[in-house]
Amino acid sequence: MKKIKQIDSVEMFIVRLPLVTPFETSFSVQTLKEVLLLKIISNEAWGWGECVTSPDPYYCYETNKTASHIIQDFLVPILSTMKNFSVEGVLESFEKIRGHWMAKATVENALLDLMARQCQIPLFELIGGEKKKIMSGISIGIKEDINTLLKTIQTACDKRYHRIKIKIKKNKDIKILKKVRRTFPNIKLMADANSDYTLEDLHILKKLDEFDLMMIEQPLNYDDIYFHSLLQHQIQTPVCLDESVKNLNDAKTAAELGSCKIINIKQGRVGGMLNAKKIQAYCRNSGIEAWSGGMLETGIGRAFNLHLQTLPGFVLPGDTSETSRYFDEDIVNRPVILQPDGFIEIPDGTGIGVDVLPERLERYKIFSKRIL
Ligand code: OSB
Ligand code: MG
Repeated sequence: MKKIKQIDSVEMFIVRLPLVTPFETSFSVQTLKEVLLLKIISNEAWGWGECVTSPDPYYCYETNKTASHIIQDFLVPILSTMKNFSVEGVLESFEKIRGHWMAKATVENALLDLMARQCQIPLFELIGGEKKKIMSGISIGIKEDINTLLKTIQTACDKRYHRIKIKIKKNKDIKILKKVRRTFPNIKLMADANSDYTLEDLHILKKLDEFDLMMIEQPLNYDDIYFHSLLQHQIQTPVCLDESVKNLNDAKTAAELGSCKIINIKQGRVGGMLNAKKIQAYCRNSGIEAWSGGMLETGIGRAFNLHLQTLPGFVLPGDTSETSRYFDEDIVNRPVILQPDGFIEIPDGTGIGVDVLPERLERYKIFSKRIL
């Protein structure tokens, strides 16, 4: 791949956006999106990265603060010493830092956006994708009552979302899924447990087989791969791993053990677009299906997820929904909008194809600092 001469400056921002409706999962209720953004400048081109961490360590161990620490104190200092480098070269230099895949992805993303803008090509071209329209999918949080959930699903169906994911947790599962399936016998439906179960709940997880789900996402522990293999061998519903797959090695372990039939590849969780591409290629060769997940990203992260899905093998609809579902106002100029057929267009232009609006950034920013 192409080279970057050297980095001129790096700026870090924390932005706080209100969510249109609270997002409840088995691990938290989120009412705000507080997000770390990175802007890297080189040779008059710039690139943006968005970190998928939260302020809290409830989805995984990384947080906005750990990411900010790793980026400022380790990743950017490495970057600042490099001359005439490729993004692959940067990732190699990052290898000595254990874990912290979300922090690494933020830097990687900003560098890829920058490089694509420097070459004046869209990001999908830089990563070897092919322009196409992207399938949509919606992730619906746990609701107070079943009627609110059914209404939300109906609204999503009217918008032509290609598949519906609902969040479940213990005691908010079988009864709810039964009602949803009865009301919507034909929709593509799946459930995400965000690690709320153990193998002691096998009798519950076996009941999922009644509902013709596309998959059950991350039923067991957030860092488990082995027990998921025991589960997958005892249920028909395909298991999909999310939290447990942090890198290619985890994906290989899961494939070898038969822990899942599907992987939710969140590029922001696995160290960035290039690692996501490697995991995707590996999945394709080992009979595992893959889709692109989301982390309630702003328009920056959402654009990366769209470009990722131009790669061959993203065969299932992902958590790729409209901006308006989460935010009244985004920080970028082009919000994600569903076409009448439920597909999403890749934003035109160079790099990620969306630009940060300075006045929006100013309005929602709660912190900023030049770190290089
Ligand atoms: O488990 O996929 C998840 C959001 C935040 C943290 C974890 C998850 C999610 C989602 C929403 O399901 C995905 C999205 O629409 O961005
Ligand atoms: Mg998930």
